Amino acid sequence: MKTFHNPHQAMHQGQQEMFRGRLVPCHEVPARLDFVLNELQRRPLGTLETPAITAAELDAAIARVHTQRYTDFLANAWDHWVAMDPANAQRDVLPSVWPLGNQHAFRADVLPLNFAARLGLFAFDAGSPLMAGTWVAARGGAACALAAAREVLGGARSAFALTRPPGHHAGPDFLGGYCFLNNAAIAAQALVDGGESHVAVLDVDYHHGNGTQTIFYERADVFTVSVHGDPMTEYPFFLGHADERGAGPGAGFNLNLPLPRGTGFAAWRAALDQGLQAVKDFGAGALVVPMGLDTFEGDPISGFTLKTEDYLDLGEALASAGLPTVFTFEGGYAVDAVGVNAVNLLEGFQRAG
Ligand code: OKP
Ligand code: ZN
Repeated sequence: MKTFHNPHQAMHQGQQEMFRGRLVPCHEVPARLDFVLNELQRRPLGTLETPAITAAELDAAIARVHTQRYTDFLANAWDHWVAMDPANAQRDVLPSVWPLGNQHAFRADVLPLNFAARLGLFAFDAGSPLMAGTWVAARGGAACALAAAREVLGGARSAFALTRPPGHHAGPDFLGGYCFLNNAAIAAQALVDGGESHVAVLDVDYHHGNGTQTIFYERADVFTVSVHGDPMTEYPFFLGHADERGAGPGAGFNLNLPLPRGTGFAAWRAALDQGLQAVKDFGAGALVVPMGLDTFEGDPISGFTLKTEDYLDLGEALASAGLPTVFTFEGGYAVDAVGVNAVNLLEGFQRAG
């Protein structure tokens, strides 16, 4: 399979995230991607390319899943931040005030002029720093997702969008969980736009793919499935429960498979099989896999106990769906293991072909 990697990824490099009442060094670091690239060099799966996508094509693909108000905000956030105080140029952007949801009577329809307020409108946590290069890096990642979708539309069995920052927590008009543009959703939408009437997203990251779920929640053409840590105790907490099944025309087209912290591979695999069966019953013609490696036993911020060799098996299981598949790189914070685990998964998939 071809890998499309993001040459701008390191332009997004957060210093600190808010964690348990203090600022700690970011877990989501550029080296994560370098470890995957290194392992791909050691065990090639196919050619390594940068995406060839025009700015106009990219804008159009992003606009299919994100609102104009949100992308305008992202495109201008850094300049706005620095314009408030030149000293801000030395600091990352982090939010500190939120309107919560509409049920709390705060308004989301009025765009505040105050930057901190505006940021709070579009961000759901204080763990996702934004800096000068974030927009360029995130766009470069969206281009990888679009290129991977096109590769599959062109007849390839699979393609890998190797990029960071990750994407699956980003919604139509919000960032959070280290995510700014939802790469998996952009790929899924591109597959629909390319003629696939039934696209499934099967999210295997430790964390619930809340952004992807929200983007497609009322749609019947994209079936979203996520296997993840139970939101009763695990991030992102406020979405990802089993009773969220979709709404309106999308009723029945979302499936959440939450598992308790501490879950090991056997139980995790059983949940995956349930997800795969649902993808099959849906009649998917193509699959998008937001590929998080933070289910690994050594992950510093997650709670499942998958082992390095389990990822080969996991890739094989995903191949059993028999679908053209786009992989997007999501979590995985045991940095020195993330390359081997990612390539194991992809190699397992490729081998099973
Ligand atoms: C991103 B992905 C927030 C700290 C919570 C966020 C985890 C984001 C995971 N103050 N940590 O799904 O791997
Ligand atoms: Zn994750």
